[in-house]
Amino acid sequence: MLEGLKKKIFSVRRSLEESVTEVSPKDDSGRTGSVSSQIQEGCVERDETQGPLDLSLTERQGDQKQEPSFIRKVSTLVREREFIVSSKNLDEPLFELEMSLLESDVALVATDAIIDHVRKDLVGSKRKIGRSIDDIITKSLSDALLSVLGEGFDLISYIRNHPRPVRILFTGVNGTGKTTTIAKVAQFLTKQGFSVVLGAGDTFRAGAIEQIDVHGKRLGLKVIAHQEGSDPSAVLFDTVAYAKAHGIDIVLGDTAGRFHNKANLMNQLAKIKRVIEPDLVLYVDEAVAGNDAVVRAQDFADTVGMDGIILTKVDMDPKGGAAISIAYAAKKPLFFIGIGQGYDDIVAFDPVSVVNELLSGDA
Ligand SMILES: Nc1nc2c(ncn2[C@@H]2O[C@H](COP(=O)(O)OP(=O)(O)O)[C@@H](O)[C@H]2O)c(=O)[nH]1
Ligand SMILES: [Mg+2]
Repeated sequence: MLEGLKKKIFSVRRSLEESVTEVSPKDDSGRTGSVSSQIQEGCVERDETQGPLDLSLTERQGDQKQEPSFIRKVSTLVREREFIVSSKNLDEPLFELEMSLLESDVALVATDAIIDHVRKDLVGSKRKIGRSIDDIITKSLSDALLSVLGEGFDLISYIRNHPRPVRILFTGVNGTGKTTTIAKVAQFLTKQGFSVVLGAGDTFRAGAIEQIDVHGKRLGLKVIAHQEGSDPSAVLFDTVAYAKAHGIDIVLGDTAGRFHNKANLMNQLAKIKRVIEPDLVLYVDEAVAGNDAVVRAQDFADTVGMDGIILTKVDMDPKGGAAISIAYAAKKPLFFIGIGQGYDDIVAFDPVSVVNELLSGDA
């Protein structure tokens, strides 16, 4: 999972490190060249109290009269060793990062956000040499990735603090893994001690009703179902009524993803929303669809509306781009990722561990 992207980011870390090393002094004794030549290259030792060093200082080295006194001033005032990275030095490694992200199916908006973040963070900023260059690069990449991944969503706390029954509706394109995901989430929540009832709201075909019924039997959960072709709102209304009558904590409602057009989908979801007033509408899509999944999620968020995303089949997606960019593009949190066909193959999405995984290993 995410191995391809991890390898690419590893290589970019090296390029970034080399580009930054080029412009930073090695150490006091090993420093080569005059201060003015270092200024020319874009790096200089200086004192924190001087305030931000504008790169325009590089122009001053042409002023023969001013240079010696400036060097003396810098030499005497220096307390902290710092370096400054010039935009020019970052162009190549950032281009490499951009290409790596795009090749990994990271959406353009998310790629741009990551590049901008790293550039703004590193260019022209004062950095203390005390930390290793790799630490600085890794921190910058980590912050950039986290800014795009968002914060995830703590469903357990949400449920704990919410009146019963908590109604969660699953929606999204057919075949992406909705029904399987409902079974996985049911198992996840049951393990946390919550009681769950399933609503067979995909009434489009008999097979869908049978499928959720089989999951329910395997997991020992009640499934509320009507006939094929019946009104999904009525099924889900009954599911909520069952939960209320039996003191069940959570209702997980399935829906059909097969519609002739978006207006049909919107009408049906609007009716379900009116009838059962879901607390959370979760959009399910598959990581293997790459950028298509991202575009669909964005579109769904903008038109139909949703509270969060579940991305399935992340185990089958060597690129990882959809997982990185879907929350950012749709401006909604990624709740879970599906990582296989078993009931336990679901993971609450944790941006920090994803970033740690992507940046693990020594550059
Ligand atoms: N490898 C893998 N397969 C999955 C995952 N989630 C669902 N699937 C498979 O995707 C297929 C379609 O799933 P289903 O739940 O019927 O999709 P639905 O039409 O959206 O309800 C099934 O074969 C599932 O086993 C996942 O996270 N990883
Ligand atoms: Mg289904």
